[in-house]
Amino acid sequence: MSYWDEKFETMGADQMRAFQGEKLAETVAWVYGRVPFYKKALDEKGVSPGDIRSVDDITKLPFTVKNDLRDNYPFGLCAVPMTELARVHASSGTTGKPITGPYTPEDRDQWAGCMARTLWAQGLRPDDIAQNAYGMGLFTGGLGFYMGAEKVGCCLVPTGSGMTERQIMLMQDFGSTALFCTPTYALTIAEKAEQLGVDLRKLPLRMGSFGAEPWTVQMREEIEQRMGIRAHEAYGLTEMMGPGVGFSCEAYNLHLNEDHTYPEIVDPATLEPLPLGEKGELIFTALQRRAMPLLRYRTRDITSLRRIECECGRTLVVMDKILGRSDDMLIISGVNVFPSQIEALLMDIEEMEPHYRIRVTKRGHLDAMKVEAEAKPEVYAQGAQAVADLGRRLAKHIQAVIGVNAPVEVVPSGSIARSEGKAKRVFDER
Ligand code: DLL
Repeated sequence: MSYWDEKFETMGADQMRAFQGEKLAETVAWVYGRVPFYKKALDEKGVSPGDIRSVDDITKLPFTVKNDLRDNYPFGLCAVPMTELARVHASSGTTGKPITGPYTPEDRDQWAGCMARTLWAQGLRPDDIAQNAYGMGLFTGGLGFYMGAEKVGCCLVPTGSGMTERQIMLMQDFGSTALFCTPTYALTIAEKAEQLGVDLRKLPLRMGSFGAEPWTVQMREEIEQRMGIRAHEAYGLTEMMGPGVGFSCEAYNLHLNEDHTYPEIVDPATLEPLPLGEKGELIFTALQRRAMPLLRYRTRDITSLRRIECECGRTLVVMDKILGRSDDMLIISGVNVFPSQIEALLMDIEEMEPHYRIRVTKRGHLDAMKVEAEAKPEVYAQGAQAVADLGRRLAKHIQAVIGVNAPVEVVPSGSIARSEGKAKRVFDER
């Protein structure tokens, strides 16, 4: 067993809580004195930094939401002047202004450490050749993985995302042993390689670290099988540091770096904390950051936390797979549906490909959902009837498992756009 940061990765529960409490108190004092937004929010709650004596006091603190970041764009929530920053990243943001992620030199170095922890746990070693196909730029994926791989000391090939044929050529020519990208881009690479007649399973490639979007266990297995690798997971968000917030270990449990980022699960409707094991909205508080540490930030990601005795020996809390973002949740005839649930059902059917999209329209007052998905090439060869039957089979499966009536159209092979980054699954036509 080997760890990057043994002390924190295997710390006992009491010691961890004491550490978190100390760091929480420091962080609250830091933002209270330096960020007018937090001074006001804490004053309004009647909480002063001295009231925070242990991590249990966290429930006294106000929440922070995405709109607070938008309202204070770009650096209104910063606790240091821009001249003290070492780096600024930003989320792509589908509408309006992006969310900014500023780092002091210390924030950046801690982030690099969290990424090294991630990649080490996933088996990356100094003799690896790592192809980094996350988007390089403002997106935290590219540079986050770059820093972690450099810290581990392997040979980094910073391809960035896109130019899939060239990715495959370089993978062959350089003998890449590790691949970093989104899971849907991994699938795009696998598919292109198959079309080019390149068997990725025969190449030295042996591990991947994928993340930045929800993906199911079925999708992981598909990638593992098609690439002949172990497909690991990275989790994170721009607001908290980027990737490096959580990582899957050799047992595929996703551990959170809770010495850096304190997690809570709350009921999204009441904001009341939920016990371990219950699904709700994930909330994070930055414990060690200085540029823009956020208190009780509502991620909108839906998941649950567990304390387990992981076979990897890490004591860091485990997070279940992200079901989806509350923004992506569809309410169809009163049933809450996440795209990831549709993905899991689709992949139960052997003849289907993991390429799909969900269209949502309004029928009267109700949301109507339609699934468009691709089948394996051999299905199309059997004619239109077989294609239509397959669609009906999947619709039945969806109805049986989640109780939602959603017609499924099996669309022509290759008609669903392939992803080079985060895949867009839901097309809202309401
Ligand atoms: O996606 C950071 C990242 C880069 C993580 C590379 C992992 C690998 P944002 O662009 O700010 O940051 O998007 C953050 O993406 O709140 C989740 O909804 C989603 N997300 C990230 N990782 C996962 C994952 C990066 N492993 C948002 N599973 C988060 C599910 C994920 N969703």
